[in-house]
Amino acid sequence: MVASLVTAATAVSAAPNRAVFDHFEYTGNDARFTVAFDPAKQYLNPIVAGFWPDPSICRKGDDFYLVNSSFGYFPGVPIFHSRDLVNWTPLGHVLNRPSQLDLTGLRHSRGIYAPAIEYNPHNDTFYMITTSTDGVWNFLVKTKDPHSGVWSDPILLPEVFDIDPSMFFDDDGRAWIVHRTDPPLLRFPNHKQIVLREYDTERDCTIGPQIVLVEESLSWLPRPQYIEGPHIYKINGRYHLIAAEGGTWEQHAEVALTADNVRGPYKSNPVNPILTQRDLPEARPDKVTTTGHLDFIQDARGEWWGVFLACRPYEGDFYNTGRETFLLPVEWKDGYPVVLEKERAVPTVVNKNELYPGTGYPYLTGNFTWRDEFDAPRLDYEWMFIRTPRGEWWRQSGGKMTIDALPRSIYTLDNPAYLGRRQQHQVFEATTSLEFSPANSAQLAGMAYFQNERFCFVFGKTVVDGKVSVVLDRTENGVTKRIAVVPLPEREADVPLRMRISVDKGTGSFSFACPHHAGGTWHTVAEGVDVKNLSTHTAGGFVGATVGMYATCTSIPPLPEIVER
Ligand code: 6LW
Repeated sequence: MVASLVTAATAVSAAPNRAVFDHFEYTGNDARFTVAFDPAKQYLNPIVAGFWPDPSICRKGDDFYLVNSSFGYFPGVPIFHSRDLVNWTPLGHVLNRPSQLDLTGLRHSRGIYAPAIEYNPHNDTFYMITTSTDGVWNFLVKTKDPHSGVWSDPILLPEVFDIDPSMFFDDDGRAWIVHRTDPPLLRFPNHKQIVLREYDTERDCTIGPQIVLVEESLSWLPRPQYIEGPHIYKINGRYHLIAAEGGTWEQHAEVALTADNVRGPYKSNPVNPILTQRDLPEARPDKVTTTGHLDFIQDARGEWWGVFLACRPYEGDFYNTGRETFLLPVEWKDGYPVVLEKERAVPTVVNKNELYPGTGYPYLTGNFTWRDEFDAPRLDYEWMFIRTPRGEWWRQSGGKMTIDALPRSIYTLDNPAYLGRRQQHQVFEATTSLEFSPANSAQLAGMAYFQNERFCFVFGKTVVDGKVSVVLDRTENGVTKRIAVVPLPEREADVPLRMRISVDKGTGSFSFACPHHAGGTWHTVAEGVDVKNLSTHTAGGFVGATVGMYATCTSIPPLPEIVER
C-alpha cells in the first residue's frame, strides 16, 4: 500500500504533462449592483470590489494613485490611476520583480501587509512604503513616474518595527514615517501604539529617535485594541493623525486626533470614531461591515475624500470576497473630520460631481463579465501567482494558456502551478475549457477556488481507479475530502473539457461538459456545496478568495478519502 501511495503521490513524468486552457471567463452578478444610478454624477461602493484591502491614496496635480495590500500573491501592491477618484485604471503592480518581493515559503496571509503611497513635492518623487511580514519586514520603494511601472528595489527600514508604516512630507521639507508598534509594556491584549520617526530623503534612511504619538490614553473605547494604519496630514496649519482601531473585523473603526506639532502631543478629536459600522443593527440592506484603515485625500477643488476597507457579508460575518476598497466624502465639523456619523450605514450609491464616466477599467465594481482569450501579448493584469513564481511553468500564446503539471501542490507553501483572479462578487460564475490527458492519479488539471493552502477547492480532471475522471476536492482546515468522482467515457478522455464553478453566497455548484457526454450539456458533479470554508470568518487571514487554473502531478496531502456528500 505504501509503495503504491508513494508511486501515485509522486509520479512525475520526464517532461511535465501540460494542461492547455482555451479561455477563462468570470461573471459577477450581485443584487446590490443592480441598483439604478447615474454614472455621470454617482458612483457605486465599493469602488474596487473584491480582495483589495488596506487602500492608500495620494495625488499629484489632477492625478490620483491608489494602492492595496497583496499578502502572499505575486506581483505585489496593485496600483491604480484616476482623475476623478471613481474611474480607476490599473497601472500594474509596484512590486513586479522577484528582486523586490520574495514570498517563497510564506503562509498566504503573510507577505505584503498594508502599503502606503505618498507624493513628496519637495523632490517630485513617489514613495510606497509597506511591510513584508516574515520577509524583509519594513521597506520602501520610490519612483518619479508611477506610470512607468518601474520602482526602485527595496530600501530596507530595520529601525521601523511592526506594521502599517506611512509617510508624511511636511511643509518644511522634512519627511516622517509613522507606524504601529508594540509598546514597551503590554497593558492589555492587542495593546499597540503609534510612533513617529524622521526619514532622510537624501540618504534614504531613518534618523533621530522614535517618538510615541498615541498610547493607551485613547478614550473612545475601554481599551483601543489594535490602534494601527496611521496617516498624518497638515490641514489649515494643524496636524491631523487618523488611525484604525478595534481590529480588522466587525469592531473595526477609524479614529482621529489633532496636534499643533507633527511630534504631538496629539489629542483625541471631540467626535470619535469618525467611521465605523459596529453599532449598526445586524439586519440591514446591502450590509457593509469592518470599515476602517482610512486614508484621506484632497481633490484639486479642495474637497476631502476618504478611501477605506470594508466587507460585504452574504450572511452573518461570512464573506469570501475579502476586504474591499470603498470611497466616501469627508465632512468637517468645527475643523474636525467625520466620514460617517455614528450609526449611519455605508451607502452603495454616492453622489459625486465631475465624474468622467466610462474612462476607467470596467472590471472593478458593479456587475460584469470578464473574459481572457489568452491572445494578448502579456499576461492579463488580473492573474496572480501564489508566492513568487519559480520557473517558467506557464506560456500564453496563440490564444492558449499552457500550464505545466508540476510536482507542486496547492496545499503547501510552494509556488503551485496556479493562476488566479479575484472573486469580486457574492454571486459569480467562472468557466474555462481545457485539454489535459492525465496519465495517473497524481496528475490533475482544472480549476481551483482558493482562499489559502488549507481552505480551498480543486475541481479537475485526473485518473481514479484507472479511469479518466472529473473530481471535486474540498479542503477545510487542511483536511481534504473528495466529494465527487465522475468517470468520463473513454472517447472523452482526450477532448476539450469545459468546466464551471457557480457560487451563490455560501453555496457552490461544480459542473463540466464535454462534447459526447450528455449531448455536450452541463453535467453537475456537486451542487449546494458549502463554500463558507473560503470565508474569512472560517479561514481567518486577510485575503479574499480567488478562482483560476491549476495543474499538478503530485497529490500531497495523502490521497483524499471519498465521502458521501
Ligand atoms: C494591516 C492592518 C490590519 O496591516 O490588518 O487590521 C493588517 N488591520 O492595518 C493586514 O491587512
